[in-house]
Amino acid sequence: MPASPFDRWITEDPEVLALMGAEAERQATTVQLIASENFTSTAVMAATGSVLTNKYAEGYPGRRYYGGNQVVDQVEDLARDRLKALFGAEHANVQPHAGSNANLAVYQALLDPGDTVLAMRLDHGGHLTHGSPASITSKVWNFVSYGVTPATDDPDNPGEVIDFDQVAEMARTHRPKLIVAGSTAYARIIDPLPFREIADSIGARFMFDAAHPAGLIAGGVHPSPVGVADVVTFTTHKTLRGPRGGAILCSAELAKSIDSAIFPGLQGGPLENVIAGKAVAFAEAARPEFRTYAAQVVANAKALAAAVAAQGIRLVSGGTDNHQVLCDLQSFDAELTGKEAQEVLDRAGITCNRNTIPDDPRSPFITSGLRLGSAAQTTVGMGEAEMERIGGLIGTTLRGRADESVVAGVRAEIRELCASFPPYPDLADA
Ligand code: DSN
Repeated sequence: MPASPFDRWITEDPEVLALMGAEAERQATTVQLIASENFTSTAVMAATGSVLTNKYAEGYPGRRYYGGNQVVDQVEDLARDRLKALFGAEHANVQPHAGSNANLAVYQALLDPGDTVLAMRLDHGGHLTHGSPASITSKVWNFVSYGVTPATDDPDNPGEVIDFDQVAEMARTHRPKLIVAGSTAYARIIDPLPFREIADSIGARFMFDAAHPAGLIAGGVHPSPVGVADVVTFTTHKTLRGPRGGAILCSAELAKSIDSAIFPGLQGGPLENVIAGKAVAFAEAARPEFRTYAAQVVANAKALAAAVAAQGIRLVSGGTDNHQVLCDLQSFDAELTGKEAQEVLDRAGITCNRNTIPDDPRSPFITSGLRLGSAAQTTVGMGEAEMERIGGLIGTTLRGRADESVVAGVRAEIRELCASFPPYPDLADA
């Protein structure tokens, strides 16, 4: 299968072409359950792989430091206008190369070095840029963290949800200048309103990192933090289904400081080719069919969650409201680590990532959890029936992990399933 709309132009580099072909084959013959991935449209890929990659455009539309920006100014304005309209925001910055850059820019815009920030613990679902000791963020600013409530045995109130009492207490005790909501491994809706109330009670700013639910918010199935938080950051390539990159939304009041923090504060020339891909994706996300897609992503995650739970795997927080399913493998097999599970599932054609679970006794490199996501396979047209089947195959693979014939049997079944859901049927016909 061709790997991109432009395959025919790179035949003079057979090594790269072969690798792109191999990756296209991998994506088409295995299931993609990494919660931070998706399949973009070919229109997004075409914009990303276009002549716009040639243009240097330091600055912002109408205020560039190089000549020849008449066209890319329009590209970037189009992306900003579409993004503002999609989320009802006053200001948009579409230049962040990634979600981490977007977060760093907000900290730079709103904080002085050494200021205190309250954010979610990495091992309870937060992101590296929310103050992990391994991240530059914790070296420049003083992060304190909140987590989730303890797990319970009550199916109606399973726990492992954001502990707002703790958020409020930490805010009172540490008086952070900024409170951060958002996560990378949390399967429940994050309501921005309680965070806003707590931030207001101590006069703090509030940033919502919507990297994971951005597409669910755009699709109307999760509450929007736009207009509630002072700043909203996100990546464009997860549930939002755009090219790899980041974006920031904020009020008009913060526009100048956010823009200056991205350029010249943190980045040089923007990737106008990627910004064009973002513009395409923002228009796609504004269509009515994207609302249907977002609702199906959640329905599929619920079906996948029920299917893995039926295999005896405990779900962190008891289920899901979004595109993620966070599995606690300790309940399934005390010996099975997240690392081993990820590796055997990879061999079976089920691509996912190991993940820490709240208070994980194992290291972040080994872990006791697995994170699954439904966004990519929903894009290719899979529904609840396929999720149920995949959940069963996850159980079969993990139980039979010592027997390569079991793994090979699942691999064959996954290959056959994927054949009915090609991610790029247009390219296959090209
Ligand atoms: N955003 C992370 C993820 O959720 O996979 C990676 O930084």
